[in-house]
Amino acid sequence: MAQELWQRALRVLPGGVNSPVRSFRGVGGEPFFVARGQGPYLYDQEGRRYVDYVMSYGPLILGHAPPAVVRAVQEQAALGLSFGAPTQLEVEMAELLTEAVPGLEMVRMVNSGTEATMSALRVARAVTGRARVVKFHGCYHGHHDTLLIKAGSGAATLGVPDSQGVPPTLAELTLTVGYNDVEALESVFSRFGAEIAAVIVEPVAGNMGTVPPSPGFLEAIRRLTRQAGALMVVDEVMTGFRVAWGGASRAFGLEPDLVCLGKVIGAGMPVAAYGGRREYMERVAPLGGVYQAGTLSGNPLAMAGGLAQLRALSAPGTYQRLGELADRLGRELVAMARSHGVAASYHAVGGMMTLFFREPAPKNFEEVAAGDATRFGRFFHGMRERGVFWPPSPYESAFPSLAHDEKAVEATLAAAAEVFRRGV
Ligand code: KE4
Repeated sequence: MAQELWQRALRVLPGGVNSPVRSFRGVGGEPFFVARGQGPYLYDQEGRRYVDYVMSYGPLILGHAPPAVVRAVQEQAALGLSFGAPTQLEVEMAELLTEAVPGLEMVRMVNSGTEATMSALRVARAVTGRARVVKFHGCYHGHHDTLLIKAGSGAATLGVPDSQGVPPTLAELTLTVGYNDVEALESVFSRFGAEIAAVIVEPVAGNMGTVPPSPGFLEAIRRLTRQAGALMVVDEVMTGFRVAWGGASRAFGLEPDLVCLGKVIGAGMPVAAYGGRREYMERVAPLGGVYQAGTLSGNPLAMAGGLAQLRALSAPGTYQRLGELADRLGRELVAMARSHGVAASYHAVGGMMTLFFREPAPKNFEEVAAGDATRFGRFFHGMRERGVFWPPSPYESAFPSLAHDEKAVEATLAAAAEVFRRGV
């Protein structure tokens, strides 16, 4: 069944998938086909159950098919799927986001994180009249040309951090610096400062695995952009409402000029957003001269589901619980690995974490890439065979959810104990 479906997929979908990281190219083997998800579990077409830590790469912070979200989407679906006209739901979403996220005075909904970061940079280039953009090696901000340079996530997994098809004249406008490398950033600004429109950063990197900012790194970006008249664009597509209510911007006290959001705010449906200071967002059409549009932007179904999820997250203690869970997983998996003589470390920030097969824990992409990817592949398959779906790449973060109860965590740790005992 699965083999026949996989062969059909390979004939009509590039690599058999609609997004490269799903192909298991990073770990070898063939992906399973999912039949359904429930709470912390995925069920494949053969009925096998997995404790899921991919969780659609971040959106499913309440777990699979949370009743409140499903109900909200079902009720809205019965009223219509899309209108191409304003709805109250979009206003409620925009009000919730602008209240929760610091610096977000005005926001525009879009359909993917790629659209959000692409649009935010267009605003930054319009506001500053400049062309150059700075990003960090190993950060991934979606697949639009300007940012598909030394990218992380699937691009790093497949070893294509600089995609084909991006014209050199465009690629030259993107300057890349090592994550957490303040000295390199300062030298880029001393050379190009007057030409830089924006610096875009993941406030906690999640696309080289989870790598937190070193003390002073984000502050240096804010200082240097302010001095040079460039904008600080904080890409919270992954970290927004994942590491804290209101994202890393609120947790770290950042003062972004523009913020990008996605994943959690859509509860698993195609939703992302960009926004920021009113003076910048008033440049966006139809108010200003920066054109950006979308047939399904602010789609009522996605707004209903996203609002239901976000409202559930505002309960006190939510992020403490998520943080404790992510940290416990990292701590216990590293202890197991080391007790079997395997070099291991982890980073956990809020509800995202990564187990690295290297020591010490990495501070940037090069250090992540120096980890033992072959051992990671054996760990991935060992866990999959024992009913745990870990992200199929050393460059992806793991996303425990509020549905990951003691039973699911114990099953995860029991599988890992077996994998390390057998040798990985
Ligand atoms: P999308 O266009 O895939 O919705 O979002 C792009 C994006 C932008 N910014 C950040 C910080 C992101 O993490 C992403 C997308 N994340 C990856 C997971 N590492 C998407 C998974 C995939 O490509 O299938």
